[in-house]
Amino acid sequence: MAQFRKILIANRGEIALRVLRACRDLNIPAVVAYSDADRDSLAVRLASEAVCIGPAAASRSYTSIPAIISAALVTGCDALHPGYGFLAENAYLADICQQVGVTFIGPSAEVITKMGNKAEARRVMRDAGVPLLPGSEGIVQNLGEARQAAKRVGYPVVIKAVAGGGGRGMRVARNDAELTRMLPVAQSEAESAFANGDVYIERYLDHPRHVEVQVLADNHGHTYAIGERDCSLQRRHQKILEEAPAPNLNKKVRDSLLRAAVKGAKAAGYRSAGTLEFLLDRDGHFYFMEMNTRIQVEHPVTELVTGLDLVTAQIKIAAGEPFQLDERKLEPYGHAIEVRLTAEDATNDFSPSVGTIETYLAPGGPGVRVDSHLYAGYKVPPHYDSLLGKIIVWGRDRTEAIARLDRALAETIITGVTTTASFHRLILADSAFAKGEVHTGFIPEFLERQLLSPRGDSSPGTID
Ligand code: MV4
Repeated sequence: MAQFRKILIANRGEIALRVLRACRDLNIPAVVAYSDADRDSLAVRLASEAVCIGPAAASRSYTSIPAIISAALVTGCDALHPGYGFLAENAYLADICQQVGVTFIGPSAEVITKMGNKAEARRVMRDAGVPLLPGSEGIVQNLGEARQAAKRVGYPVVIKAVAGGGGRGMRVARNDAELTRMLPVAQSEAESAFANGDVYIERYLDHPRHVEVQVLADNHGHTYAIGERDCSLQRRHQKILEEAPAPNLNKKVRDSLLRAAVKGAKAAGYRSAGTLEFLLDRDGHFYFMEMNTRIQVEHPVTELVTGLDLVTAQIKIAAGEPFQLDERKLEPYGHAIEVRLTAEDATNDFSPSVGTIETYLAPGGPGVRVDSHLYAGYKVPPHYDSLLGKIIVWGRDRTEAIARLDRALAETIITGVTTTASFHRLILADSAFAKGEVHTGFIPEFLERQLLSPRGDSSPGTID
């Protein structure tokens, strides 16, 4: 059995803890890399070894390739887990890891680069026969090409940055005049945000669902679609709640979606845990959007309905072990829902709240999992994202999962910072949510209805 000697955990917060737990389960020693601001973090406390990688500013610690690589080398690690965010989808890090003999726990630098270019990813998926929205053939260089592409695919269209992703820097144009106005705006925004002004055009779908497929692929020719997640509940491209399986998804559509994901992952030459994002329209048509070449925040909902441990699987695959399973056993069992608890004030346009956690009481009981780095006395650092942890529940069906999530949220006590826990309970009490009538316009419309944060618009048209 292939095994790593020691793994560097190049991340923080709940995901550092999640990876540390996976290392424990695999009996692999781990080193937690931490910034000055995370010296007192739970991952550092629980780890048998930790290494400071620099000051609080992420640019000088968690996103500094020299800091991360030297930490791996001085601590004698032969593998590195990047978590999500920070350098998780940085092809340079994957490349340098390989050059210095440290296994990057993720796909190859080549695959990260290929999927990181959204126009290139479209090409790969088109050639593989994965459904796509009609769009430009690669990037559009100028207004002439943009208008020609828009004419062919039909308005409304969306202009997207090839180096974008996650919805950043999208612009919608409903006619030639808007396209003429938006194209230079989109290009210059892309240039300043990503140092790459290339954009492409796609037919714009109004209020689609966001359904993504978890894949696992090893180095021995096995590629599986593990299951889908509905992540339609988002605000300004931040996910609020995720669930598996996707509610109200017809079996035929689901089977075809999972087959498309396997085809796409194989065509990309993908190896590791990854996710293909699709948009789903009201008629059950789905279209590839982008591929995330990392473990995702919401991976636990898939774990709870499949019984798999995606992080240990990802680590074993990186070590070269074959990963094989009986595809007939991939039918989801029951229903799982995750909410992301953040230190934000939902009644004040989700303004961030920083401070010290005075009291922390985690929920428990049947079907409840908490992935969180909180403890009483923990100081939430102002330097990073506001995620305090995730509550993930399992139920025999969606109704039971919703009830258990409400119970868990009601039990949760966090004082010292404002959290989104009561906001999540309002969503669970919503009748459209109860029916599984979810789509990407749900949260903005919900906020309007609740008279919470009338500016909580997550529709594309602005840059984040
Ligand atoms: C779209 C779209 C409509 N039509 N593309 C935003 C995130 C990125 N992964 C893709 N995004 C979208 N792409 C076309 N052609 C609408 C969105 C979108 C969205 C997608 C998923 C979840 C929430 C969203 C919120 C607004 C817009």
